[in-house]
Amino acid sequence: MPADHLAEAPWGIPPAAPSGAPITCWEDFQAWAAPEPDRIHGPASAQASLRLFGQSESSVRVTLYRDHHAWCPYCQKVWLWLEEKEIPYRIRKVTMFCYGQKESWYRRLVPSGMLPALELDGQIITESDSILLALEGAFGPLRLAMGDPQVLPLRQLERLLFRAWCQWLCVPHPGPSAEDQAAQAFDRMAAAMAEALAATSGPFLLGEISTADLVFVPYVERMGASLAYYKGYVLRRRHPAIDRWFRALEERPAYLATQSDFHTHAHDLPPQMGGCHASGSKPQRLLAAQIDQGPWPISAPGGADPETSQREPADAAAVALARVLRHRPTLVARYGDGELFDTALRCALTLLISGQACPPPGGSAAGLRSLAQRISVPRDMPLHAARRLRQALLHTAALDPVDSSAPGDPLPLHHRRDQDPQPFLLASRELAA
Ligand SMILES: N[C@@H](CCC(=O)N[C@@H](CS)C(=O)NCC(=O)O)C(=O)O
Repeated sequence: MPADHLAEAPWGIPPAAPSGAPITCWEDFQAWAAPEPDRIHGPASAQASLRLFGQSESSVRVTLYRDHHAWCPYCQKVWLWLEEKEIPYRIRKVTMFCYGQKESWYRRLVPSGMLPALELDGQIITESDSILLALEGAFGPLRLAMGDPQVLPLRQLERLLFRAWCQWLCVPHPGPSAEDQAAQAFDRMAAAMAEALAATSGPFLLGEISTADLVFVPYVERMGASLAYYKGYVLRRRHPAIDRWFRALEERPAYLATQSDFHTHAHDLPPQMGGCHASGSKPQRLLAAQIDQGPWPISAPGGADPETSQREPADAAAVALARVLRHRPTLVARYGDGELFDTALRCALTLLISGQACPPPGGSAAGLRSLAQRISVPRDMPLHAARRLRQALLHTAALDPVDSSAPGDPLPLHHRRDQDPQPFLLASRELAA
């Protein structure tokens, strides 16, 4: 993306750095970083560890155990329910097997290590559906209960849609006709969801938001992302009622806090699902390349941004900057070679906040690209902030005077231990000590 495009960025332009040079010291960046939001009483956030919704801490009856990565779909369902119902709760994060070592304290609590788990009035509950049933028992349903005769057939439909998705995405098809059959079978189930949506007066499955929608959210979000990346199929374009449903969800702060992006899902799904099979068609390859490399917003057949209906907030770059500053020492140690990468990162952040392109030291492109490919949404930051940061990192990498095309470390397909949260947790503990 040309630098002059970034110069038109909507955020405030800070006092200019000397042309082509990075802002010299880290303290100077702090002035442009977004302030820490109120994670306890303010809008939902993937970084929160306590949510009170204006109530006192003594009112908390619930602890949600969910993954550090903010990726587990079953955790997302429970997380959304607590946020939509505004139930005060604590959050304790646990590592999924695929990302690193499971915490021994969690193994003692839940021997299988499975997530999510919920502590309600001192009782541990596992299995996301049992958790929702227990929450409904304690706090009342979100509009209609899990066992309501209107909700039950929708829950069954969600499982059929899930199966059709797995059949298309995760099973290797011997030829174009088998691939086509799997695509059509999925499309029929998506049409059934669209029909259920079209039958109601509002944008949601039962008109207004309810448990039924939350049951669909995690996997329909993953379907949208993975089918765009691996099949070139744009779910929201193909089924306008599903697009309306996503648009209505994207008006809700609870959903925005849990929402991931196409890039994160595309690269986190293969190890979890045992592989995702790309169709290899030209539209698929074009869309996958754009999901990996930008430019953002992604343009897909049919026009509008297939990833989100939300306009970029004015502070997207400032939020991205704040998140990098919080983890700077760990990022520098993880992605580069001391001072060289420290300067390269300052170059990318100079571009991020000022729109001024700044060539990094020679030999830093690979580290910048590795980092760009590992920004995880919503674990690290929201979707628009991540787009800005990826764009700044990739653009800066392309200005490396020694090897501008050096690739980043490839993303592993069978695990994501490159995303082990431990170094970040250790650094945070040291800071807090
Ligand atoms: N049926 C369970 C499924 C939960 C599940 O599969 N959780 C996965 C994460 S998405 C898990 O904890 N796997 C162990 C791990 O990855 O550490 C539920 O609804 O809660």
